[in-house]
Amino acid sequence: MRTKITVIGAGNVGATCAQRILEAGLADVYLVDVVEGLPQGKALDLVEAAPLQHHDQMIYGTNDYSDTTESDVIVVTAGLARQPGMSRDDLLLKNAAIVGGVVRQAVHYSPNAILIIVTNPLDAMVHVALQVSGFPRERVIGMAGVLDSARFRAFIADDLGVSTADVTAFVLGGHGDTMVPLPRYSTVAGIPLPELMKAERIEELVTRTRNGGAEIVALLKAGSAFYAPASSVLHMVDSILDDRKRVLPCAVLLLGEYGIDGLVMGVPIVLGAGGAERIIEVSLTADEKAALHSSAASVQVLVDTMAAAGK
Ligand code: TXD
Repeated sequence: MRTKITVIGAGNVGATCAQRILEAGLADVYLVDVVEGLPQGKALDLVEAAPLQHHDQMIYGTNDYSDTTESDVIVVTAGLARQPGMSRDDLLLKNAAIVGGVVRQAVHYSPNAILIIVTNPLDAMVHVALQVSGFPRERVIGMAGVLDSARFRAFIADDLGVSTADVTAFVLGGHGDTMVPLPRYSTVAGIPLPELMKAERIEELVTRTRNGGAEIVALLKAGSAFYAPASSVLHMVDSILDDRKRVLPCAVLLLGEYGIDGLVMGVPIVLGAGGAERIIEVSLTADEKAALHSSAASVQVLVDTMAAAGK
């Protein structure tokens, strides 16, 4: 049996994910969208690129979930993208309805799949997917931390004039404004970042990382980032399919870890064939704990808003 990945949403992030997965030779891809012709057209274009990109993966575009039967991994990018001036939270109820609908249909045909949620507001959408799928928390994972830490790594590497390959960055918490980067757990070739960079400069890069999505939205004017988000999804898919057990920051349901119970938060997990196989807990300072708990509080607000709206 060939490995099968369904990508729901054939927009910027979804189509770029599909392209990256195919070109990495990881799996066949089923690209799904509500718009007729869109996934079929993009799939056909990618099929025609295969001889030039030297891969033998197949891609199918469809509007019909029965085609996605028995997918190993389902990536959910369906939803509305943020427009300039629009906060992630404005998207909440609209995207909750979209994500709820697509997850319900997709898991009906792939009850054993691992779900990777991408749609914003990310942490809240993971709650929706958990609820609608009924899957255990190991199989419902949000992509945000991989992207946030990649942004932080890119800025650190650029600032220090070193290879991105030698920079690691550690982020916790919700996606976006309340994310909690931990500079003392971020390193350059094993050297803690505070040894190499002044605290004020680190703070500037942290702020830029926190606003990383908005910086791109402001430049693009229409739509939001998709190259780095798609690369982030690729990393996660690769770790799952090859059972690599990469340690990656991902959004998962916490059940007491980090003192948080019943909320989705970005934390370091071991990502393998079983999905989020383990959550790694690190000790936090009082300030870091406070930042994480305020991040959790802002996710709680979204969860409460959805509950009040009956989502
Ligand atoms: O870090 C992260 N998690 C993120 C999240 C990084 C980047 C983008 N992030 C969010 O992903 C973004 O805020 C959006 O909520 C999603 C998708 O972003 P993208 O840039 O790909 O948006 P597009 O290009 O508008 O594509 C969305 C597609 C589009 O083709 C719609 O027709 C489709 O989603 N769509 C649907 N497909 C299937 N079913 C339904 N109901 C549906 N509704 C819309």
